[in-house]
Amino acid sequence: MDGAGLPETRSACPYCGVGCGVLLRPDGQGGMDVRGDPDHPANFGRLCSKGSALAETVGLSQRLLTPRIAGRETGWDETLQLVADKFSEAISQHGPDSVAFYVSGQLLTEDYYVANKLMKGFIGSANIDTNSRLCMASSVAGHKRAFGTDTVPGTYEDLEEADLVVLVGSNLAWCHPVLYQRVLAAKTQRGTRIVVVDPRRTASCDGADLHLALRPGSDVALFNRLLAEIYQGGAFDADFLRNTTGFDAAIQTAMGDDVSVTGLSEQELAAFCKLWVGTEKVVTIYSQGVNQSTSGSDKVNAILNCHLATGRIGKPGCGPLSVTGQPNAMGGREVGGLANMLACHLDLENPDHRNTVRDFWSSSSVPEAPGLKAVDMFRAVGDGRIKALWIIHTNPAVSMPEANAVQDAIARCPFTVVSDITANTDTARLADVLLPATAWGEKDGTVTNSDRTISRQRSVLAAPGQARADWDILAEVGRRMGFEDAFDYQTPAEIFREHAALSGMAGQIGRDFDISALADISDNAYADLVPVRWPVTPNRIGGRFFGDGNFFHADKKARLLPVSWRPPAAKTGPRYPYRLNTGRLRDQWHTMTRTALSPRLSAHLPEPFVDLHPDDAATAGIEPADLVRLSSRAGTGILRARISDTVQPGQLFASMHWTGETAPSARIDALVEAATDPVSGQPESKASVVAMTRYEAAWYGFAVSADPMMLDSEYWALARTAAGYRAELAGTLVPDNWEIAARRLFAKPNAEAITVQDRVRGFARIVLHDNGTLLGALFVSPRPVAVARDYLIALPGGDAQSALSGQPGQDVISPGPVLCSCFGIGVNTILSAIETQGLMSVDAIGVALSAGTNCGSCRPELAELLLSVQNREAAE
Ligand SMILES: Nc1nc2c(c(=O)[nH]1)N[C@H]1C(S)=C(S)[C@@H](COP(=O)(O)OP(=O)(O)OC[C@H]3O[C@@H](n4cnc5c(=O)[nH]c(N)nc54)[C@H](O)[C@@H]3O)O[C@H]1N2
Ligand SMILES: Nc1nc2c(c(=O)[nH]1)N[C@H]1C(S)=C(S)[C@@H](COP(=O)(O)OP(=O)(O)OC[C@H]3O[C@@H](n4cnc5c(=O)[nH]c(N)nc54)[C@H](O)[C@@H]3O)O[C@H]1N2
Ligand code: SF4
Ligand SMILES: [Mo]
Repeated sequence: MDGAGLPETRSACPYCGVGCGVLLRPDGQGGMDVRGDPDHPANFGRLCSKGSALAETVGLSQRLLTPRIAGRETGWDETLQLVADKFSEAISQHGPDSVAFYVSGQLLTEDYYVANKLMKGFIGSANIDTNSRLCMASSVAGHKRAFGTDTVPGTYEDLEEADLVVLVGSNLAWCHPVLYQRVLAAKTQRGTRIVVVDPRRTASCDGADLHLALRPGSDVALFNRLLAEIYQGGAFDADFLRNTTGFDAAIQTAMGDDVSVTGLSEQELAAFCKLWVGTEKVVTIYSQGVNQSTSGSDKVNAILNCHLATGRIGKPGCGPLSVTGQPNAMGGREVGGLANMLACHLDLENPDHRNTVRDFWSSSSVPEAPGLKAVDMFRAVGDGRIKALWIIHTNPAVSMPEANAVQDAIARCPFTVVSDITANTDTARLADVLLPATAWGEKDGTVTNSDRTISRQRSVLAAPGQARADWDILAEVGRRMGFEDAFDYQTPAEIFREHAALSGMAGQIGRDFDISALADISDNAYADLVPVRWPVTPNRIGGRFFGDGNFFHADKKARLLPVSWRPPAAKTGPRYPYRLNTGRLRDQWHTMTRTALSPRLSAHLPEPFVDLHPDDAATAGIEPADLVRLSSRAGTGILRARISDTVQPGQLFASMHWTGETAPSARIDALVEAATDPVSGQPESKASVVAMTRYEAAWYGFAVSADPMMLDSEYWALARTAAGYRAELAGTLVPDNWEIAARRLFAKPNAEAITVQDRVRGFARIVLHDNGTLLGALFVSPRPVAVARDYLIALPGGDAQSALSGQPGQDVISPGPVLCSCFGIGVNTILSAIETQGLMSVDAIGVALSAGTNCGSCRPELAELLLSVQNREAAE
């Protein structure tokens, strides 16, 4: 990969909170090569499948390049004046709380700081909240309750030094793949044991010594059992407990809690407690299975209680580790992006903190009361209290619970501005004003990853069209609203320095986030900034917090909290008998606006599905590959059934990724109710209740095409392929003529057609071509379509005749669905190599085929495939 061309530039991956370093080599034509940065302390050169495919997502085909007002392309001057006028008008007529910003943990720190300063310092409202409310709010609340501030105590190095790593509600193998690889490497080297606590058997379980498939929402009861055993076994650290308060109450509550609600056996519980209590160096990693819950904050504190009671915190190889989702979830917390926070981990409700920030900003006032949290914010939009709304770098029409109501609310809002890199999102479609932002690869600033390491994102591509950086757009609106001096920024470096200076004042009043040693950083030094873990003060750089027993409550002591188990808000019953869990897939990022541009990433799981247990499939009369209809009090959906014992009976799992752009009936947040944690305001995205029936399709279709398709059937799901597009379709009304339907689908009214139709039995095959070159092929069947999809997707642009049979000729072996997306290697290819070459290990597969040797994200699935062959052979 080293070689000719322009020099490489260091930057950071824009996806997950691992915060991997990347080396970018632009090709001078708008493209680039991407590889892992061997010197970055998060990844030491590794990348996962998403990071490896970054170069495939920087094209301009879907980009928004010009500001738009009501769909009309405009210039910046007119557009930003309109934005400033509309916000000013709403404020003067209805007060500052009639406007709101909804922003994102994917903004760079500099963007985020400006947004927060504009709203809290100058507009004079705290109505700025962020998608981190859906993500990290419970961790923030838990940290603040226990430590007095939102501090992540440990570092990634702890993963190499731990003897036990417990993953609670975290599918690390798919969501933080490079960290999972670090844990697996440690397992090989020092025999680290891994426990997974998740109702679902995930890819992360493949490397685990123990999987506790607890009942949804019962984590507090599990950790209370652990705390009780820590106490009864005398495993608490009496010395360390002097730095804490609340131990007795926490123990008492823990002993009174009912562990049977976890559904785990006495043996499983004993095994877990024995491992945890008996291993000094334990890191407990937790993520959305903990946070996204109506008892999310209590779950966090139940975990923190165990670490505090044993003093296993802030020491090498020990501690709780809240892995952050978005690349700058931590930066957003640092700048105070949440409606109840101020910049630099200062608290909105603390008058000293407010005054410090107000004086520093020379602003007239800083609001005293917290602003609206995400769910309440969109409710306020819906009932007309918010007159002007600005959504930046997030897609709430897809990702918020009760997404249909959110969509309606945004549509009804008198004035909505959306800043995005594309106009093709469900949210952007509802905007009055669209602002084109520069994208990753084009913009400059900093991000903070899960272990407090600040890294630079650097631009290597020119801003296309009229696109401008988010901080720059925000600052200009601030100036046009009359705050010229406060938003007189020319570069992100200036903003960074200001934030660093404020953090010094926060440090002086006893806050953890202090990067004041960077307050005078020169433009050149900022340009060259190497990854650095905060704090960064004249006396201290990086390191762990709390090993010394000093916490951030006024008395310097940590709090153990008495917390007891509560069930999820929604109850299953005859009407809604299933519990719907939602989450992520290996190769897609959220609402897919970037990852779905990559054919490689789209190949892993190209269609939305719902996992259901075989027993439930039998009860509901659902067969493999059927479509199912899900319905909840909030909405309905149609998804492909994947019958699987990875989920427990009564539970379903669906991913959060699909949207109006890719599969409208699978926009899963349409079904998720907006119940929230009373402390953090975080919604319970993982425990909705739904009904499930077979979707009685009259026809099913599968289509491949070279060009975009015009999809309008009741069910459809679209994905990119190397040769164009693929789509799954279904409906309840059969068109009169499939050829006409196919011409409409492919938008090719005049193309030559080869048509095979059996109207009586309901089969059809239509191949449209141009002189023998395949333009599009549609396969229709009254049952789920059985054709060789992985064979067909390669054909558009090639020989049309080869498509007609839907299957490869006898001499061609179909590669099967892609498993290793880095090298595009299919399941059949791997199976055949395992069988013919007698491969015995994942490494042997790598040697034979390269599969699994780049990012390693598919290694758990390779291991499972190997096991399935070995089990089959053993049974034969
Ligand atoms: N590939 C990929 N990686 C990503 C992202 C992405 O979109 N795609 N997004 C990033 C972001 S923003 C985030 S926040 C992280 C999220 O990373 P994770 O939190 O690891 O991902 P999820 O799949 O949302 O949920 C994790 C697990 O919680 C489990 N769970 C559900 N209910 C419970 C429960 O009651 N208790 C317990 N213990 N577990 C439960 C689910 O079964 C699921 O396996 O991923 C980041 N990384
Ligand atoms: N059911 C369910 N719902 C969930 C979750 C779940 O587990 N289950 N998880 C929740 C969590 S943890 C999260 S973090 C959220 C994520 O949900 P969202 O934040 O809504 O999802 P993204 O697709 O990341 O949205 C980012 C948007 O920013 C745009 N964009 C990209 N780059 C830039 C840029 O540089 N500037 C600007 N202005 N825009 C840009 C993208 O095109 C995209 O439209 O979803 C939440 N919703
Ligand atoms: S683990 Fe993957 S998605 Fe996350 S930062 Fe690293 S390369 Fe990017
Ligand atoms: Mo997230």
